[in-house]
Amino acid sequence: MSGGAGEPRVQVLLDEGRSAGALVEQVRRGLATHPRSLPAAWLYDDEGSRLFDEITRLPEYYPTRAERAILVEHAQEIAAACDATTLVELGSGTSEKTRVLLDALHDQRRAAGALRRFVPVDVSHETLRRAATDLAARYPGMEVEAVVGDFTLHLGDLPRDGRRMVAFLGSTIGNFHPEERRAFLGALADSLDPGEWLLLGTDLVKDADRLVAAYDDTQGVTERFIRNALVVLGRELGADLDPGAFSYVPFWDPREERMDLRLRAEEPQPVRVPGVGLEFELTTGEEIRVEISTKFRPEGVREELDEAGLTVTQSWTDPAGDFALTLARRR
Ligand code: AVJ
Repeated sequence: MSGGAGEPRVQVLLDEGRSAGALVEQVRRGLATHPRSLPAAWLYDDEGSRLFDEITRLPEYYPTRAERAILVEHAQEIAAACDATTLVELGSGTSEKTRVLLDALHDQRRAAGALRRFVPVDVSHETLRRAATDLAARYPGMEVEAVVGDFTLHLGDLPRDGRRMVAFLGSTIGNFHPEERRAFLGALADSLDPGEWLLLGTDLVKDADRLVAAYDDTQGVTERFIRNALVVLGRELGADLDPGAFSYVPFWDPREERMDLRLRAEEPQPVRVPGVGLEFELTTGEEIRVEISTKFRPEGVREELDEAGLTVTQSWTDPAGDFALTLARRR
């Protein structure tokens, strides 16, 4: 398939299913160390992506709306501030908010030559394929080259042509632990040529009550999203966990400034995960950390980007100051 004229190109860097080596190794290591954990990418099978999409529409979950508000208000300014001809989006999902940015880049470039290429990157094949098909039809002059891949594994394999802006939105960067985040930002900066761009979305530190509400919604959608990790573990690696034996434990960790989303065994659980050759016993009260969602401070974002070799050129927040978008340039 060509990448232009209304048809997306889809490049698959991940095996079908999740049984690909590196991800399985992450699961094995996470479950074998204390506190036990699962990699966040594990949450985004097709059902997980659907549930996350539902989360973004919950009244309590403000980040998506806050980030969209910033994009709506400032997309033209962002487009004018950078000279990108290729937009790469990491963890693109449905690329719903990205349309605002694509529209602006499209308008902005009309005189100088259109935005040539959009490269959405996501682990969820179905969601990505659907979004790519939609976008290719909506922007017929733009090539859509979707990459089914894991942005922690495949940064080096992304297309290099054009002057790129990498968009990493939604505060997905908050899923990383500090050391992983440093390594990721370093690798991302290394994958860019001097003068290329990063547009980073970060959720900001705020009142703990609002944060907890955003991750413990009254409809229980977030709980279903987190519990889906057990379903994926059963399907992909043959684990025999009893979902009913776990309770959902979301809490704000004020020291690390992050939400910590866990499943706690409410009764002793022998666990066998044949796909990774692991057997262990979960004791009552033992927890599996399924996801962390770090919240940021603007100075911290600037420092971390700077340390990675990325100079912040501008940043924006929504009127309530809930969320930040930061534009940085590779030195
Ligand atoms: C997509 C990782 C940014 O951390 O807020 C939402 C995922 N988890 N509710 C977040 C999530 C539970 C979300 N990120």
